[in-house]
Amino acid sequence: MSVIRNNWTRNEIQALFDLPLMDLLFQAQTIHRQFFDPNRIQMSTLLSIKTGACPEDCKYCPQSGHYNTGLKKEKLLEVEKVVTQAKAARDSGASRFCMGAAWKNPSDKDFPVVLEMVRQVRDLGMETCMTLGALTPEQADALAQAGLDYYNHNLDTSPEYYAEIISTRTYQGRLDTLTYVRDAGMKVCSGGIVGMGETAADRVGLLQQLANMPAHPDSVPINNLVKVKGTPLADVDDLDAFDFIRTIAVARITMPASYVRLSAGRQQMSEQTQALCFFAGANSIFYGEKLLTTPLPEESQDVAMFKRLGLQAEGTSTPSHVIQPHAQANHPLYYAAS
Ligand code: SAM
Ligand code: DTB
Ligand code: SF4
Repeated sequence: MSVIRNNWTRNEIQALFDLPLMDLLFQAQTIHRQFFDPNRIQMSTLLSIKTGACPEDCKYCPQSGHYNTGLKKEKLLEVEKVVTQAKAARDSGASRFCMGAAWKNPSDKDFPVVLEMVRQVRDLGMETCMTLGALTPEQADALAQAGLDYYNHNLDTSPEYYAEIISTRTYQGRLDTLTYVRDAGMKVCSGGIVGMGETAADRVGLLQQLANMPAHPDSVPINNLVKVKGTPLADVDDLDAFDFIRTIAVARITMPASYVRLSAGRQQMSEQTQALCFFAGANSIFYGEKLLTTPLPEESQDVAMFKRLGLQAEGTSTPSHVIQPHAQANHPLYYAAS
């Protein structure tokens, strides 16, 4: 039987979570090495292209118009500004540029602007990713035609816990958008958030949904909740770091060929926890000044951590085992391991 499966039962996934940590990490790292270079990390930079005043009520989100988080709202950025930021991200070592908008879905008025952003960022030689909320099949096709590589749309949590977190959109709606993205031929980026007060069974449920999709998402962001004052989840208890690491490991085992992203929450995490996440199979991060609205670790801190761990950034189009011939090869993230 192939190790790529989409018929995981909850009991099987729970049994992975229940393994002694060393056994779980060993299994995850063994599978990781069958599919990836364990010392390469894919680097994405995020930009919020439209910030705040979102009509949705996601309880974790600083951008929801339902809560007062003191965030400065901004309308859709001009294409030129986005391209300038993308160039800066490329020059500081990111291979993918992810653009996020605080929308329920893109409007007819904004959509052509977004398509132009995709074309111009792609022309810089970067991979492109967008997260704009729900899409119609026609919008997914148009984004694919414009050259969008990835579309991010997270399931966020288990189907059972979802209603506790969001009331203005449905789980099925999220799955439908992912179907349109997949059918349009784009790569799917979909994951979730942990540390939202969910149970261990909800983390199992989330990973089961992701791992049993018709095709595994190409990229699976695992976000640790960033608690933002003013949101309903601002005071929720911290998730034990080992439970976070276990979630990464189980994502790696159940979706062996997918990039697993150690996503939001790195700034609040020790480097030792991050290192264990990489050992558990995380091989993608957000790198730069901030996520969408909250800070990331300093770039220089990430560069230093990569050096200490012997990790290297993965480039735009080079197979992971080849040393970067890209212009970014001079960047400190691309130092040649000796
Ligand atoms: N509005 C679009 C949507 O929700 O699909 C795109 C932007 S939204 C901010 C993208 C993702 O960011 C959410 O699905 C959620 O998983 C993640 N996110 C938002 N706020 C977060 C927080 N405080 N901590 C961790 N992840 C968060
Ligand atoms: C994802 O899964 N996490 C990113 C990206 N996809 C769009 C966003 C994290 C946002 C964290 C809160 C903020 O900075 O606003
Ligand atoms: Fe809006 Fe996305 Fe934030 Fe939900 S997660 S409030 S849809 S920006």
